[in-house]
Amino acid sequence: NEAINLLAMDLGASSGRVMLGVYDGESIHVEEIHRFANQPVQAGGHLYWDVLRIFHEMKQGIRKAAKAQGSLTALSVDTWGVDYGFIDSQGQLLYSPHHYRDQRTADSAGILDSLLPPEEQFRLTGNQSARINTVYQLFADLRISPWLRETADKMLMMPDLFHYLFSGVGVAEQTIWSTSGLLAAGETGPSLEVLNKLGLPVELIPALVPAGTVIGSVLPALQEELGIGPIKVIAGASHDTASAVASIPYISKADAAFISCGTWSLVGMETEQPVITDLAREYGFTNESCYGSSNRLLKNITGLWILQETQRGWAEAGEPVSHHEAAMLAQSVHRTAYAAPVIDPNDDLFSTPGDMPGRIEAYCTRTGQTPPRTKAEIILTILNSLAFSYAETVKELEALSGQIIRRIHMVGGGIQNVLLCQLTADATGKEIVAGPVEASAIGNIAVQLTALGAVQKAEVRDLVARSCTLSSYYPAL
Ligand code: ADP
Ligand code: LRH
Repeated sequence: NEAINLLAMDLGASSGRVMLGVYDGESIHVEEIHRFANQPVQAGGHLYWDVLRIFHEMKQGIRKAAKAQGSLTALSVDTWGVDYGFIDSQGQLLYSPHHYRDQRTADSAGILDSLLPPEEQFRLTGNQSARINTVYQLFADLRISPWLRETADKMLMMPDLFHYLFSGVGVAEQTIWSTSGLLAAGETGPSLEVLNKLGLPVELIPALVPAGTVIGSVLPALQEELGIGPIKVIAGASHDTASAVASIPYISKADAAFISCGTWSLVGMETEQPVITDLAREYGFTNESCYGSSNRLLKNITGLWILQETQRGWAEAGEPVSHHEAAMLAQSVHRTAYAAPVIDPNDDLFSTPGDMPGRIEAYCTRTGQTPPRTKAEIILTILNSLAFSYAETVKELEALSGQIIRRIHMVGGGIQNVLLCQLTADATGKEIVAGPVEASAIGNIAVQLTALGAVQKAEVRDLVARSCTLSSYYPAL
């Protein structure tokens, strides 16, 4: 049997990567072909994604992959949640999509809440009300730029937008739309009640398709530009978290939780149905669609973003600290008797770009704790606080599900920080199984294989387990 070559375009909020997945009938071999920084651009007081540059980088990745591997069967894009762009009736992208951390929602969020209170949003959509959600952004956009009602033909969530740029076909893929705050809970269509109450036009939303749909092929002009043959375009589990969770090699699913550790930390478990109870809302949980039919009950925790922003500040001050160095520094102070203060990563202070060490100091002063002083202490404070918030969230998951969680699967780039994995084992008192690092990319590829009929849905997790190395961490005695 000939190997199948697939490309996963995996876009996190901090970096993008084009990964080649080669499936030989037994396992998937994943190779990084191209990696690029995904840096938002501040312009005119707003924060945007540089989507055309990202598209350019993806094309570079295709060129490199085609050169290395020859024929490519399909590609699929997965990205962070909630963001989108508009296209007009001629199919033109209207402007650079905003970043979810852009502040244009500030003025209208209160109005939205008075029309549709957070409790109602949760009841109708299963999504936790959060200012970054698509619903808040779209509501703000239509107030700031009413002309969009005439000019915008469709809104395309970020992966839908890239699939459109590749294939000319604009669809709405279920998993990414399940982050929007616009879909009816547990269903596959928009919530008309939400749209009507907020005066949002349903016509903007393209037809929804399930994760794992072949939507078309790379446009002929693009094939020519890149010197490649036909490549199928697949709407996979196009939300990066859905792809990451699709890849989790559960040893036993019912008593497991997951933590997807990247720019964000997504802590949750899979359930059969959305969990829409007062307690789930009060704890701050949200419900999103998984690949297949299950529901993802999870909390979005501001994660390694706080460390990334800290590192950005140090680099700008001419004192760069790499990810590896950051992990080593934290290790060095963890070995001492230093008692790190605890911050709440989801405090508003840490949600926007800026001086994180200064904000950590302000948080500590506000809460009567001694602020960390050295770089090593600052990093350990962040990692330790993340581990504490994971532990608290896992306890909440146990309370919501009535299930004792025995094992936590950690996936994503953050698990390369072995101290974070160990601190999580210590804080939760649970066994941690870490891997895969490139969970979103491998999940993306596995879903493409099912869309192509090469692998059965039920085989995906075994296939991933055969294809990657896992590490275990146990709580310190
Ligand atoms: P995203 O998909 O959101 O862009 P990733 O899954 O790529 O995020 O994870 C990025 C995070 O992983 C970084 O913020 C960093 O903290 C951590 N990380 C990446 N490489 C390493 C490394 N070599 N050692 C320790 N941590 C790392
Ligand atoms: C993580 C993520 C997360 C949220 C956030 C906006 O990359 O997709 O699940 O949706 O980005």
